[in-house]
Amino acid sequence: MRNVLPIPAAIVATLTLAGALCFAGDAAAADLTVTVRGDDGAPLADAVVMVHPAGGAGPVSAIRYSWPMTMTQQNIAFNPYVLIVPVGSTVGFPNKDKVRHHVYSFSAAKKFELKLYGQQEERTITFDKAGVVALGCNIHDSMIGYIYVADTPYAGKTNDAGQAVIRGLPGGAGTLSVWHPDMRAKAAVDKSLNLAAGAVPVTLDLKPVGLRRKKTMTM
Ligand SMILES: [Cu+2]
Repeated sequence: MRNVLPIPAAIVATLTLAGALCFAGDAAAADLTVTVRGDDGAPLADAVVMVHPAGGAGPVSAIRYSWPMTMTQQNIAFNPYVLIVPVGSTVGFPNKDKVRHHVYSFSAAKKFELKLYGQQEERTITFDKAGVVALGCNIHDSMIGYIYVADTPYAGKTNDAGQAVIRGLPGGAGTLSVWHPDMRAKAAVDKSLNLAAGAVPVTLDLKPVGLRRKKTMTM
């Protein structure tokens, strides 16, 4: 098995949070747009963006996301590259290739192994601990994917424009956390937010690694 950790590179990503946060009353909810960029100014897709309100976010068991809890193997790749799931989720791992895959992870948040299984077969794994789970395939070294197990309902993934919108945030203070596979730091980078003001622009400097790793992957 190979080491899936990227090779460090002297690259610094800048995270810019630009959102119009308006709290007209206790019941007001805000949408937050987070834009993540690399130090070259290019938008960074597949960043995990989370907000933990200071007042709490309710029971973890109640968290539901709008996207499927599925990590597909297709064209000798994981799809999606990064999947965000709530703690306690059972994730499907369908194989849509004609070849067999052998999916595994050594990550502390979830060590597991799905021994060789073929086309149209599906296995499931339950992720009961928050954190990053790096995925690999024993057969295909080029296959790299990530499951981010999150413990807040306020989560999203940046698109090709480097943007994620977190909807329906309650008023008050909170913590913004951002994680990307190419960061130098393994854990998400946290940034305190004081949401008392109407608009809160925030800039974070991150220390990513292997910024071009995904771009150099072959399908
Ligand atoms: Cu494989």
